[in-house]
Amino acid sequence: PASLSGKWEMISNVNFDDYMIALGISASLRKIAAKLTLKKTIERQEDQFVVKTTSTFRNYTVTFKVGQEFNEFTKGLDNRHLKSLVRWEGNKLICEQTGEKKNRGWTHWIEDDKLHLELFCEGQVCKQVYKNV
Ligand code: RET
Repeated sequence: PASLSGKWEMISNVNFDDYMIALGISASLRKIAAKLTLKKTIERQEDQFVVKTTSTFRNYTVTFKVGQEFNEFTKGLDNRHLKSLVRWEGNKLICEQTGEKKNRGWTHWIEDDKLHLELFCEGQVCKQVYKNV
């Protein structure tokens, strides 16, 4: 599907550990997180998105409207309060997360029927790919 909506399962995860280190996540949590096969459920209604990241260990849900800044609390990740803003750039859905950490955000896009996700923090880039399930 050319749409981000649907159910997705992670098939690759590059540099997740360095991304988590950049977030200041503890070694014990990083060890658990590194072993997870993450799933995403993305629900879209026009400009409104609900993105659920789920695993056997912990889940994280974020709800936003494209073009509308929102308060994000990264509960269960690094537990920070952010001002987040999502926009479209071509077929890429891009989020800037403003807060204590510089250069923080993510980009979602579809390529070859797969969901691609880049996670950024302070110069680190984690690249994840998900297949449609
Ligand atoms: C888990 C487990 C605990 C430790 C970490 C996690 C990372 C979650 C991430 C979620 C990203 C969500 C995005 C949503 C977009 O709308 C799996 C909760 C670090 C990185 C980009």
